[in-house]
Amino acid sequence: MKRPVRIAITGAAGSISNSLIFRIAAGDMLGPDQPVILQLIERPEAMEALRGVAMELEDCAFPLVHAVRLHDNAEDGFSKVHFALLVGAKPRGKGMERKDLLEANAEIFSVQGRALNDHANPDVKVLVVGNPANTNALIASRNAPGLSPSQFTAMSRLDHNRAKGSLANHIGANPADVTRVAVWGNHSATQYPDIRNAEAFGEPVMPNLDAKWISETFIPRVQQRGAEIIAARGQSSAASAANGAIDHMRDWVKGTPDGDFVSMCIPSDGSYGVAKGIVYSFPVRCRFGRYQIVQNLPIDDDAKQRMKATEQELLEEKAAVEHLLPA
Ligand code: NAX
Repeated sequence: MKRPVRIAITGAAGSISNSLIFRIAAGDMLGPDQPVILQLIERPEAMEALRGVAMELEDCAFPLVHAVRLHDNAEDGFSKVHFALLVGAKPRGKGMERKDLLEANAEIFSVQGRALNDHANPDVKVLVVGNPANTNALIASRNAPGLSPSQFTAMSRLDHNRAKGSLANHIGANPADVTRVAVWGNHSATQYPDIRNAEAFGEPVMPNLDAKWISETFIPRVQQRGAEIIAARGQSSAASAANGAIDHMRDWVKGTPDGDFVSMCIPSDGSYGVAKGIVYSFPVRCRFGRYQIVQNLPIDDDAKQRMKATEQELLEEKAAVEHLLPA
């Protein structure tokens, strides 16, 4: 058996974590031979609910779970962690403007960035799920000067999987037979789900698709899928979000399949003309615990416009919190 790794999860008593923690404990993220120590973090007010989660974990008697620790602060919670999944965030309250939401979360993710910097394992891999995820990841990273910005990522994998699922459903394929889907930009309604390079059974899908279906049905559907789910179930996506987080981390650690790529929000290095200094979703391949942006995908005028629009939104988000960031 391998040595256990430490995994921190914030917002651990929330809806997404209620799926996420149990799937990690079952070995879905790091494999059936990797024991884990779970360091679950919540707000002090939610510690009683978190104790309930811990009881349920005990009642599952998962063989991979070496220990479960409960924390009401980021400093202790991130101690020596190899993986940090930042799920907890402040939700948008009544009458709250987007700027207020960004600022409230800037405070939370500044604290968490500093705590990761000071207490986590130096190789920690961080995934931000809590919204606004891209900008929260940027804030955490800017507050962790001792860690590389490349260690901070945000989740667009749910959007990626939504795009793949929707396309597979439309063409009557299994999602496993669909490859080379990409999501560009922000995890928000401006994201660009891109299937121009997608293949099914190794053949390009574009010749068999109607351009009108792509622009009027497929793209808006993926962009608005979160809202569609809230309208249907009265709550936001939880199991599928947890699944996206598991997929994101598993592929980052274990690698992406040959001939395919996935989408991750990562610090822009200027590829495809995207401004540096924002956390933007790119198509990536992962090998040996590292990710690399897939280069030289063809970008037509329509794609360029869509990629710019979502970049612009991220630049605006960054500008709104810039005064709160360390230089
Ligand atoms: P819940 O409201 O069910 O749970 C959030 C939990 O976080 C609560 O238990 C709360 O006490 C805790 N929390 C808040 N601030 C904290 C802090 N500073 N430290 C530790 N814990 C803290 O929300 P849930 O449905 O689980 O969603 C969590 C976040 O994921 C939200 O911000 C949501 O918008 C975001 N999402 C992101 C997605 C993505 O693809 N990136 C998709 C799903 C989801 O909408």
